[in-house]
Amino acid sequence: MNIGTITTTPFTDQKPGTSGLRKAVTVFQKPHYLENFVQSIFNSLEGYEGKTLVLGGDGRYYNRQAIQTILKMAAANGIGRILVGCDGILSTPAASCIIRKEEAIGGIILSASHNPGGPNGDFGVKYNISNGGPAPEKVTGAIFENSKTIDSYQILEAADINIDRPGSFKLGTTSVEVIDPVEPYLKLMESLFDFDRLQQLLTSGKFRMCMDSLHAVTGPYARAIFEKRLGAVEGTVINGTPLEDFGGGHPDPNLVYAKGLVDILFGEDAPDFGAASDGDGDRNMILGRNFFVTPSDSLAILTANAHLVPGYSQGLAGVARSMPTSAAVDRVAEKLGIECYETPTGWKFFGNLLDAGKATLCGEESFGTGSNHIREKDGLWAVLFWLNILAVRSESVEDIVRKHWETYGRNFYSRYDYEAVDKERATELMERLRSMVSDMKGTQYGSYQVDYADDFSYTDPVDGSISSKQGIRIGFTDGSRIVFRLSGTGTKGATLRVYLESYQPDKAKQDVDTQKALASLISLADEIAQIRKFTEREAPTVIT
Ligand code: VG1
Ligand code: CO
Repeated sequence: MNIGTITTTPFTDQKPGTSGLRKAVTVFQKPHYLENFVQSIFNSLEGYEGKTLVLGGDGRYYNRQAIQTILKMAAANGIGRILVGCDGILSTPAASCIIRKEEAIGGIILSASHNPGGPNGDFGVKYNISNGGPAPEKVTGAIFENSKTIDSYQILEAADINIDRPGSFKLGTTSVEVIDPVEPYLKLMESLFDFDRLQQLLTSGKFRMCMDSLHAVTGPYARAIFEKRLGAVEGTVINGTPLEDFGGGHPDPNLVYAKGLVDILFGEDAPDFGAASDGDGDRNMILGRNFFVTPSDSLAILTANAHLVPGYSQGLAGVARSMPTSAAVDRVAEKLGIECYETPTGWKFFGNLLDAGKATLCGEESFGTGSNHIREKDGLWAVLFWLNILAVRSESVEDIVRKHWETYGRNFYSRYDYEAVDKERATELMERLRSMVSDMKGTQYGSYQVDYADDFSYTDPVDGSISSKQGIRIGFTDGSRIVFRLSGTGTKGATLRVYLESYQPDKAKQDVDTQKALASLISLADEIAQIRKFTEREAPTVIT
């Protein structure tokens, strides 16, 4: 066995963001760039020699090359066993599931999630720890520190492994198992949901669904689960073959980027239920016939109906949502008498709550929902959860949501993204808001009076770690709220996210278009933050 020690020099930009290190493919293709980061991961770990590592990605451009490099580096660094998804495929939730099941030390997931792929698109590397969840800040911080001083990395001189079909190989003394990426995940789903009932629903001839995998990683999973296992007609899954460039689209399940699915669900003779997932399979969008379910409402509805689903019928320990997510779930938690935690953006903050048994369901406004079954958000899990509720309640998606609003009130919600704006100007906008919030309480803006304003800081209730500067929140006395933060996943300039929410308990006033309901809050956001001035944009890039 020939282990090469390759001399290198540090890159200064390898700080992981909200979800791993994300850069343009061309950046990852620079000599030693990927290797430096991967070696920095190993350098920041302890006691991994001889242990199991899980490896796979969302199938985007550069996935296969990166997998071969990482296999050889993991072997050279003394990993005992590597489980790699066939064709290099592993959805983020499946990777989390396998890390847990196989008691691996962790996993490396190659994905830039919803960012576009292809030679001119983005690539990414995420490290997940032994609980199956994204590395917490103390680990990503250590990886970054290592990346700043790295001077060499280890790599085995060996031929590439054939990852096209399942099989077992040796790389030096390390075993490499190329595994079916779907089967362990399907088994876990079967343990949570009433598959007999789902099968009845999908084969009854009275219920039609459409699942749009957006040419990303969930294609093979969705086909295996909905069409093969549950008997839905062939063609239920659309865009089901993972492509290196996602067919040229953004693999982002929202009303803008999953337009094909939206057209089907809002078209003539629409199916009863539609869903889409993102690049790496951890997000979901839920649609009914002519109806869109906001992710924040989806989390609240899953929480309110969890007792109908076998895996959750014993009750929920608690729920958690990211700070910018609407307070819809808070109202359900209150009624159920369970705790509702508010965390910063990003799934890594849910890990401790799930491990400590404080939360069972978690969710984010950005189309991510999940539970304690793994330590990642999980797109197809959310789709199955909804299907299970639909099977039990025999009502339409729209009826279920409207009844929910009747009981709990409606949280109108929208997010405005200003993508690829000038980084310095965006930072100035945030700094200006930061300096304003401390004495904003009580200020009157038209009919809105500020109830509280701060820069969100989170103290983890389990390990006491503090994460500050997590977004500016301005809450008003009528329950509405505006949140400003900069994205930690974008790769060009800065992305400003503005989150808008208002609450309407009165049923008679709930049937209003979201943008209309939020119109005055939207202009107030611009008045307070001077968005147009700082971003030099008249309108957001994407509204969800
Ligand atoms: C975005 C979302 C956040 C999500 C993150 C990773 O982060 O807002 O809620 O957890 O993406 O999701 P940011 O920092 O750009 O707002 V994924 O599906 O990219 O792993
Ligand atoms: Co994702």
